[in-house]
Amino acid sequence: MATNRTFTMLKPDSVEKGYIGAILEKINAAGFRIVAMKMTHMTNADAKAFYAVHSERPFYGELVEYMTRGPVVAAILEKDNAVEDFRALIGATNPADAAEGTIRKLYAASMGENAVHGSDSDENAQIEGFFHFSGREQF
Ligand code: 3AN
Repeated sequence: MATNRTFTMLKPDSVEKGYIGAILEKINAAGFRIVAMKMTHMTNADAKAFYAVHSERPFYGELVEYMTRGPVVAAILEKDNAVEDFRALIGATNPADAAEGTIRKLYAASMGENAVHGSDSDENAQIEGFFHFSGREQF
């Protein structure tokens, strides 16, 4: 298995509820190395661009509003099989369907406010990482 990278955001609901430390602890315990990390408040234009792939979906407006209502913690993570293993660690998009012990099962409130983002492919991980971090900020 190749060592590769994924991109995550601890979303505004996680920050508001004080879950940053607990979620980072699970990420560390699962063996991910933090390559880059910062707290940032996305503008409307940022969130629209980040989620452009969902622009035709009925929840797009709601998603942009949610992702811009407060700061997020953005991070790039590295591990063998990072994208797939991180998706397993966070659990299903809808926390009601997420497996026991996953981050969304533990910390997400609903499908719309689901605590964390995880890239869905190596290609998107790279695009999303560079959306938030320059090359000089990735260690
Ligand atoms: P995931 O985050 O599991 O990759 P995506 O990429 O399908 O899921 O959706 C991106 C984000 O859009 C989700 N994290 C969630 O916040 C929101 N979302 C997805 N599906 C819905 C839905 N049916 N209703 C409301 N929000 C949704």
